[in-house]
Amino acid sequence: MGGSRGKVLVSVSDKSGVVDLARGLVDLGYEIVSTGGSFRAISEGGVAVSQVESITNFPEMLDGRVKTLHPAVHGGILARRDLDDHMQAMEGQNFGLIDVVICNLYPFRATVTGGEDIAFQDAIEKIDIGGPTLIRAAAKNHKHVTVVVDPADYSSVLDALSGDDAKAGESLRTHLAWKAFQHVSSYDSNVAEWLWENGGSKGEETYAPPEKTVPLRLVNTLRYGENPHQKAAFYVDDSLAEDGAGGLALSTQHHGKEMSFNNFLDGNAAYSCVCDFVEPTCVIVKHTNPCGVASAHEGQDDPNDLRQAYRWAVEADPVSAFGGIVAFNRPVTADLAREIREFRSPQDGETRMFYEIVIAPGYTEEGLEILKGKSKTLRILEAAPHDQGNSKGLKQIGGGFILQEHDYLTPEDIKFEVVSEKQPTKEELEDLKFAWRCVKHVKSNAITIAKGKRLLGMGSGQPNRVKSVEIAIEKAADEIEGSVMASDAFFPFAWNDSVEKACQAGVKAIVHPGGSIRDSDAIECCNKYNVALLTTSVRHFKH
Ligand code: 93A
Repeated sequence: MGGSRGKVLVSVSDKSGVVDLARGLVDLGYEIVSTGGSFRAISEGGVAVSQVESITNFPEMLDGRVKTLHPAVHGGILARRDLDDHMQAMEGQNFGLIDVVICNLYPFRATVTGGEDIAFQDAIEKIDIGGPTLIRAAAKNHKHVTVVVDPADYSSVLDALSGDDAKAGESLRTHLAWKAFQHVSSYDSNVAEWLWENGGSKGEETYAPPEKTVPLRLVNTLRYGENPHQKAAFYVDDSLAEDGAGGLALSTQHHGKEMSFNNFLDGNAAYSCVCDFVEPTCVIVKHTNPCGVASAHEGQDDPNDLRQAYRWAVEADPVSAFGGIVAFNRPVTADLAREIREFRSPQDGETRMFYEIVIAPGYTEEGLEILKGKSKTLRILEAAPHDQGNSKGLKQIGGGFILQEHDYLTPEDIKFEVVSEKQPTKEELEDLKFAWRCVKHVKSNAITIAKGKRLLGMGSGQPNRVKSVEIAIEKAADEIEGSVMASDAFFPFAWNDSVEKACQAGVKAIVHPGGSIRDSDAIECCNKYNVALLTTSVRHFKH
């Protein structure tokens, strides 16, 4: 005994196995320092341990909010043993080194999802600050320090430390550091999610219906509703027009047959989807789901050329695109209009594609004339992009209405976190964001598969996620190798289910919100197939 082998800091909320671990470490010759509750557990187990105050010379304060947040602790962990000036600085302060950190965090998620009502402040107190700081410091300095966050690793770490080297082997230390950052990152996601649900989303606004009467103006009756036996009409909310909102209801129709009820629904789906994209993009919608999406991008001969994006969007699913709605987020030029007019179905190379509607924020004079020549019936709409951030969605249910904000989040607002061993390439990350933009507009359960900024396949509206994955894989077929996949909600299962099927089909990177109790299965599965897995902590259900 006597600590000749090094110093271990133990600060654990989950105390399982900690006494045996401490005993094993002391037997190997390590000296243990520990925070309040952990100190009590270890000393009551009959193992020699000292309080962390013995190195900080400072008492725990603020009800335990500050226990290990002290330079003596963090210097001891973070000092680079291979740099003389670091070692001298440590000596100058009379600080000792800490070689092993055993720490797991306050049970935040278990507390807020425990089924009991928990007061806001009590939940706040469960946000661990010092623990993640210890873990991150030790994981950063894993070249010199061993960090352990999972009681399941105690015995293998003890084994590794019992060798000649007082440190666990380098590859184990690196693996443990990876696991440590995982632990902290999923912890922080849980806190963020809870805070979002408890007032962090957008202040205290309540969604009361507007007090003034909404000035709905009857524009015209429609021939019929979703089906010919249903009467229907089209109204515009003039107050939105006054606010400068764009959107389909306020569009100008330049040409073609009168809009039908279903045209409005599908047109709205297409235009709201394409307006979510930053790069020049084409979206083709059928029955409110985007079945073809592609963006012009750097690397093309002309990174603004929408013609190629349009062709790719059709090619994603030519059968569905036939009779669909085509939307662009840039004005339609003469070249693009010609392409739309002439493009032949990739199925037989002969039949000209037929569409119900083309929607864009503008047309050049020539572009409009060319497009009018495509067919007498083609509806050509010009609409200002709508400000989805401010708009609200109203749905009618039997006996009333439900009102919600629109799902305004885009990848610019979201953090894509890598949780697998494999990092996505730059291209894969771009494609993941592209697939993510698409998946938000697909009916749940929604799956999109994409590559090179184009949609290759999507599965929509299936009551189970794995079926949507299978459909998307089938559509992506020959081109799936090297593609990426996005899922609008977390994967409830991974093995022999959504994640594994995608990995086996050739998908190389996957993004989902995360938050399933089986998230670790999805991670392990992706690690097995060397596929990158990312989480967003944001869900995009569309019912
Ligand atoms: O309140 S804290 O954020 N402040 C700290 O300085 C601190 N240091 C460690 N929580 C802190 N910890 C956490 O205490 C650890 O992450 C661990 O979960 C817990 C162990 O406390 P005890 O040993 O007193 O049971």
